[in-house]
This record gives sequence, C-alpha cells and structure tokens, in this order.
Amino acid sequence: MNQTIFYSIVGGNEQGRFKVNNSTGVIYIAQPLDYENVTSYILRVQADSLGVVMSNLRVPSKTNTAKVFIDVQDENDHPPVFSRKLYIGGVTEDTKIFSSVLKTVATDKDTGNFSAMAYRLIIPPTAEGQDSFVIEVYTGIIKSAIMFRNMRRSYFKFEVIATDEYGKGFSSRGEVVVSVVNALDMQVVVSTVPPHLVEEKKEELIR
Ligand SMILES: [Ca+2]
Ligand SMILES: [Ca+2]
Repeated sequence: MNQTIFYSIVGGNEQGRFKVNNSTGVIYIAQPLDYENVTSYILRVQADSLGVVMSNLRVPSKTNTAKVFIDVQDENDHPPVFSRKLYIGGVTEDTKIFSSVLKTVATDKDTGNFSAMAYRLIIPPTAEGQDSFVIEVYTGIIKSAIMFRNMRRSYFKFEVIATDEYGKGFSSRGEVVVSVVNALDMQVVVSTVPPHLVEEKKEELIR
C-alpha cells in the first residue's frame, strides 16, 4: 500500500499567511507577518494518506490532524515618536545647576529593547564653550547646566534626539525652547515662550 502522505492546512490560516508543502509537510510563510498586529497563530494541519486524497474517500483512520503553534517574534520596524513636536520650558535667573527643566518622551510600537530609548541633545555651546542644558540619557529629563544670571528674556533653542535599542536603532528628533524668565512669568505658560513662537504655536500652547 502506498504510504505517501498529503499535508494541508485546514484551520487557523484564514488570512493565508502560511502555506504547507503538500508532500513534505514543511510550513512556510506565504505573506509578511507583523508582530504589531498578530503575535501568534495556531494552525491545524491535516495529514491524509495520498490514497484517500486520490480516491476522494474519507476514511477516518487514514486522516490525522495536529495543532501547530507559531509565535511571531518582534523586530525593530517602528521609529520613535516624540509626545510633542515642540517642548517648551522656563528657567529663572536663580535656577540652580542641574535643576530639572522638563521631560521629553518618545515611544514607539515595538516591544522590549526595540522601543527602549536613549536621549541626547544637539545644542550649540555657549560663548564660554559650555552646554547650557544636558539630558538624562534614559529618562529624557532635561536639566540646566549653567547659571542664567542677567539673561532674562533670552531663550535657548535646541534639538532632542531619541534613539531606540538604547541608542543603536532608529532615531527621531524634537525641538526644545527654554526661556529665561522671572518667578512670576514661570506661572504663566505663555510668558515662557518667545513672542514669535507664541504666535506660531498658539494651538499647542493652549492646554
Ligand atoms: Ca522601534
Ligand atoms: Ca515591531
């Protein structure tokens, strides 16, 4: 008797993501998988003796099915996205060095390290060659790095970069503006923003 087996997928493959080689039983991918949509599949694979298939008979003892569990593994296919395009903060002339000014946040749709951010700033140095602000690499918290005496009404504009895989993956950038204000100004969000930006970013500032 011919023992050749005929394999087919009879369940769990409604979207046609998988195919099976009818004679070897090897399952392979027919369409791209996306971890962000479906993280696992349970296929039901049927094995028939070829004699049953050819004669189109249905003999229960010559047919068997098995469940196949397929886990989809994530890959890094989404870049970071900042919670805002523009972050606005204020410092006062007596703000101490290494005071927290604001927190930037970037997230992405991947899991694990593929969405674990490292942050850095692209910031022009001061006339004295110092960085006026620094960022905590894993928290995204921006801190002051100089004193701002006699600098009221000036502002600092720089970029924040988030890179996933702890700095080895995809990057995206946001903008930061920090104004030097007095204590009273600090209580009024709009006053911490240079006038031309208030005009441009009205929508974002009203919250
Ligand atoms: Ca990612
Ligand atoms: Ca992914």
